[in-house]
Amino acid sequence: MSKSKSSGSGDRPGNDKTKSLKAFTENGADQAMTTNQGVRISDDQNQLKAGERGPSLLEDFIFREKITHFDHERIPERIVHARGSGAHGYFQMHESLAKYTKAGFLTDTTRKTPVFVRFSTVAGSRGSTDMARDVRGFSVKFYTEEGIVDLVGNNIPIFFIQDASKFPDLIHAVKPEPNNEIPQAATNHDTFWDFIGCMPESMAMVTWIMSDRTIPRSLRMMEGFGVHTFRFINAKGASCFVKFHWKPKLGVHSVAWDEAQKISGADPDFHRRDLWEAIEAGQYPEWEFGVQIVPEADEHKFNFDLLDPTKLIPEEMVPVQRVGTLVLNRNPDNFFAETEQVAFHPGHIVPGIDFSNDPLLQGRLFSYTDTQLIRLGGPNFAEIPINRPTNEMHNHQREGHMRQAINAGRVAYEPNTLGNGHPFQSKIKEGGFASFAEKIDARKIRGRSDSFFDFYSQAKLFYDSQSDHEKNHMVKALQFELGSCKNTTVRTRMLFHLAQVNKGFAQTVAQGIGMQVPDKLEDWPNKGFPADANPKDWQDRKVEKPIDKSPALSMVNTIKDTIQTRCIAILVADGVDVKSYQMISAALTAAGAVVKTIAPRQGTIDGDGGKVSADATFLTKVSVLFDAVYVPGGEASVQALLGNAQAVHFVREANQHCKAICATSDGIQLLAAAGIEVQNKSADFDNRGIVGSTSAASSRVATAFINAIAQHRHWEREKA
Ligand code: HDE
Repeated sequence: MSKSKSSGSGDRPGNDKTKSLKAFTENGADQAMTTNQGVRISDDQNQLKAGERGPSLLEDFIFREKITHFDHERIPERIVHARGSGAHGYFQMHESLAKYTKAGFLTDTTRKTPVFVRFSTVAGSRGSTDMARDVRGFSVKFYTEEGIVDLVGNNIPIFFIQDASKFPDLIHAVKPEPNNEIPQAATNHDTFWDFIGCMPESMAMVTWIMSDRTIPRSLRMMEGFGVHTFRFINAKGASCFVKFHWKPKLGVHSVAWDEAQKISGADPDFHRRDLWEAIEAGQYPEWEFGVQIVPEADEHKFNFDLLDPTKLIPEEMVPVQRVGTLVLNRNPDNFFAETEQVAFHPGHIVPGIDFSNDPLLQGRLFSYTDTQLIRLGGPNFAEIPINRPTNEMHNHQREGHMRQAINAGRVAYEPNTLGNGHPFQSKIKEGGFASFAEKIDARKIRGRSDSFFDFYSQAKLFYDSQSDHEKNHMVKALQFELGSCKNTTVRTRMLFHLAQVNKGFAQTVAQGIGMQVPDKLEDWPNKGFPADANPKDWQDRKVEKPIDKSPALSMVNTIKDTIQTRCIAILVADGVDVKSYQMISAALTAAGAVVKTIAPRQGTIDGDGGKVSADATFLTKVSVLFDAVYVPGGEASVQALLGNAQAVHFVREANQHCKAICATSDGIQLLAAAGIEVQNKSADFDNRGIVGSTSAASSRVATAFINAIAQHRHWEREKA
C-alpha cells in the first residue's frame, strides 16, 4: 500500500489525466444558479402558476428544462458488469519490457502513466449487491502517450466459453430468468446450471467460481488477469505471446459464504465503500503488474492450447515476471461522469501490443464498440471526458449525436491536397500502428481445433491445488448452487461433470443434495460436441510434462504479513478498562488497521480510567463488516455486553467466520458466552486466532493479535 499523497494520476508534463478532466469539472462554487442557457434563476422552489393556487403554466421554461433533464438522467446499464466502482491512479514500470515490446508505457521506467480502473460484478444490475458470488471485472484504462490501452480483464484467469458466439447464451443463462426476473445477481438457478452442464468446456471456470475467489474480502485484495493470450511486438518486429497479471500487495483474500450473504444485507455497498474509504484515507491500493512471456517457438509446447481461453498457463511452468506497479490514489469526482460513462474496449491497444487468435478475444473486439453505441448514445463516446486520450486525436471522423469537437475547415477526407494532406498517416517508424504480420493460410470454416476439446484437466488442476478448507468451501458452494436447482436432470448432469474432475468431490456434493453421481450421461446434451473430450491425437503430442498441482492457485499461499486497512471492532460498554482499550487500539492503528468502537449506545462511554467514544452501536454495525474483534475487560462493561444478545452474537459470528478474536481479563467471559473455549486460563493465550490474556492488555497480547489478524482467517477452526 502506498501512503504517498501524490497527485491524482500520472504526473508527466503533457500526460496528466487529472488536469485534462479539470477542464470539464465544475462544482458551482460561488456561482449563481442558471438554466442550461445561462439565464439566472430567481426561484428554484416553485413552478410558474396562474395565481398562488392556480394551474401551472406551460411556458415555464425553467421548470420544463429541469424536469426534462431529470427524465433523461438514466442511460442503459451495461448488459454485463453493470455494477461497478472506479478510481484514478497511475501505472509505472520498474523493469523495462523493451526486449519484448515497443509500447512506451511498458518500456520507459520514468513514465507515470495515468489510469482509470473500474471493478465490477458481472451478472447483477447496477443496484445489486457487491457481495454476490460472481466473477469480478478488473478493467484498466491506461492514458498512454501513444494513445489509450484498455486491459479489460477479470479476477479469474480463464473464462467459461471458448467461442464468442456462445457469450449471449452464457449471459442469458446466468441473468435472472426471463419469465419472472429471478434471481438477481446469483447463479443458483436452473437456467445457469442447465447451460453449464451442456457446455463442459466451462468446467475449469466452474471450479474457480465455486471457490472463494468469487466472494473477495475487498476489491483491493483480488488478483487481476488479462485472461486471453496477447502478443507483444518489439522494436525489431519480433513477436512473443503474453499473459497479463495484477498481483495485489495486500494479498488475495476472501470472506466466508455465510458472511457474504449477510454482508449483502448489512452493507450492499461493502466493496464500493471499502475502496472509496481506503483511498480517502490515503491507504492507496496497489498491485504489481506481471507478465508471462511465451516465445513464439514455444506456442505448441504445452498440453493445452494458448489460444483456448478456458486454460491458464500455470505459474510454475511460466513464471510471472513482476515488472510494474499500479496505484489507485484518487476517487472520482462524479460517479456517473467517470465510473458509469467510462467505456473500455479490449481492442484499444498501441504499437507494441497485438491480439492472438483466441476466438473469444477476437469476438470481443466487435462487441465493445457496438455496446457503447447504444449505451452512450452514439459514435462520439470517445469525446466524453473520461474516455478522451491524454494525447490528441485527429482524424476525418465527423458529426453524429453529441459531437463535441468543432472541426474547422473544408477538408474531411484523406487523401487531400486542399488541407495539405492533414491529418497525415504516420509511418511505422514514426509510431504508426502495425499488426503483427502473422502468416495465415487456411480454409474458412466454422469449427474448433482439436486442442480445445480438453474440458477437465485444468478443472482437476485447480481442484487438486486447493487446501482442504478451500475444497470444503467448493463443496458447500456447489451444494448451495445445485441444491437451489429444481430440475434433477440439470443436477445429475452437473454431478457427472464434477465426477470427471474428482469422483470424491462429486460424491460429497451429491450426498449433500440427496443425489447419486451417474456413471455416464444417457443423452449427451450438446450435439455440437463429442461426449468423448480429450482427443487422443492432441493428447499424444510431445509436450512439456504437465504439472499436477499449482500452489499459485491456492489462496493459502498468498501474502499474510500486514493488517493495513483491516477493520477491527472493539466492543465496549460503561465501565470498560480504558487502559487496555487504548493499548490495543493504539497498537492496531499504528499497524495501519481501522479501529471502530461498538457499544450498546452511541456517544461517550464512561470507562474505568477515562472516557471512550463509541463509533457505532450493535444496531448500526454487525460482525460481518469486520475482520477481527477485541473485547477488553472492565467488569461492568462485560456484564452489560453479556446481557446484550447482539453483543454475544457479534462475537459468536466472528468465531463462526474464523476471524481473529482477542479478549483480556473479564472480556474472556463474553467469549465463553459466545461458545469460545479459551485454552490457557491462567495467563496469555494464543490458539488458532483466539488470543488474549487473563489479565490486562499488554504489548505481547497486541503483537499476538496483530499476527492473528494478518493471517486473515483461521479456517482450521471451521470444523469445530
Ligand atoms: Fe466482456 N463485455 N465480453 N468480458 N467485459 C462487456 O462491454 C463481451 C469477456 C469484461 O468496467 C460489455 O462496455 C463479449 C471476457 C469486463 O466497463 C460487452 C465477450 C472478459 C467488462 C462485453 C466477453 C470480459 C466487460 C458490457 C465474449 C475477461 C466491464 C459493457 C466474447 C477477460 C468493463 C461494455 C467495464 C464488459 C462483451 C467476454 C471482461 C457487452 C461479447 C473473457 C471487465 O461489450
